[in-house]
Amino acid sequence: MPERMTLIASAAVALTLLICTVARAESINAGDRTFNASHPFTSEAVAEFDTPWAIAFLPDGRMLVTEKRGRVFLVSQTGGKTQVGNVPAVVAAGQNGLLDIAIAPDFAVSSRLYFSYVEPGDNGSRLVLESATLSISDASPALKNRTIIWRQVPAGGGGQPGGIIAFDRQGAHLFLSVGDRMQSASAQDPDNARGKILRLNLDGSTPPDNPDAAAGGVRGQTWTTGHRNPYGLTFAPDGRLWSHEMGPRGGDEFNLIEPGQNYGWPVVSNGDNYDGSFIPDHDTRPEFAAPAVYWTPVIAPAGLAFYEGALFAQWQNSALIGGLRARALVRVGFRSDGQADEIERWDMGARIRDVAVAPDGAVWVIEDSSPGRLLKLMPAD
Ligand SMILES: [Ca+2]
Repeated sequence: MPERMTLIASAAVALTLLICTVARAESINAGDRTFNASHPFTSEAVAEFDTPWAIAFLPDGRMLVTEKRGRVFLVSQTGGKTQVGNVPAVVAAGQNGLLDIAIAPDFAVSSRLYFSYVEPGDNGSRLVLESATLSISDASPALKNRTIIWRQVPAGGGGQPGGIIAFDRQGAHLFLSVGDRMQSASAQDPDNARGKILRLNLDGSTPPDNPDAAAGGVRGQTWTTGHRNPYGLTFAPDGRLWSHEMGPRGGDEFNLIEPGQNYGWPVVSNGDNYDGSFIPDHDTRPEFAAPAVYWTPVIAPAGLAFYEGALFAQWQNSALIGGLRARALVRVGFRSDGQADEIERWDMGARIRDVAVAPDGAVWVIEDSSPGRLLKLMPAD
């Protein structure tokens, strides 16, 4: 029976190789990392806002900044603020309110932008995604041609709305993170938008090549399942989509987002519930996609931007992440074998809500407070 033995041995080797290959994708806990001793950047406070939530750069270097309570400002590089008119009423309570804002891939010709917010409703509030054009030709900038292109189905839920908007690098599709709104079980319900990352056409319709497009409804729109509260979603320069999400007590995650995958919430988490009750860790259920990096204790990640600018050469292709709980700016990079890891963490002395890279390569962040400052980070000498 030597042939059979050889076959069995070969199969065992192949199986071992397969297991090693699968296991090679590590989950690294970066929760206990400490602040860097020094900052490689200077920080200049340029303007102040009432609980700012998101920054979006226009091609000319001006910014749109949202405030959670429902205002949008057009902001110059030197901090000049002009309120943008015709912004809808929002439910502003707890984590809900006016959320993300993003300019369309063809903004230079269309003046189109997208923004997310929580709208009031008789059957409970809903996360919505709206498109509009930005009129800035006169002294009173305003939103025009407003159209709600997506509404949370079903309505209802508490905080943890998600609401982050991203575009693929071809500018063909829009991605939207939807938090679980503190209804954790719904993150695993395929007919409930909560706890999903969606992929839509730019007009809100469903792309026919989504994983379950033919099913229609929420199932058709769904790109990935099983998220808790993603406040970061963006494409890396290499075209891969990354997201981060807040865990409960422990277990914040940095995830590679791949179509059709289930990221496990609330079945698994590397954290536990706030009341201390146990949640099985990711490694107990390999059918769920595990985070590349997780944080226990938490940093409470908010805002995500990949750096491709010229000013901070050492940050090329890194992810910059704000920390609410950590009161930090965190840089996640990639080792030579591709494994993501937290590389640096800087003490910002305030809860950091969003991070954005300006056309000239400067990094801008906003503080989650009222007043919350808009800070411009430039390389230190
Ligand atoms: Ca997870």
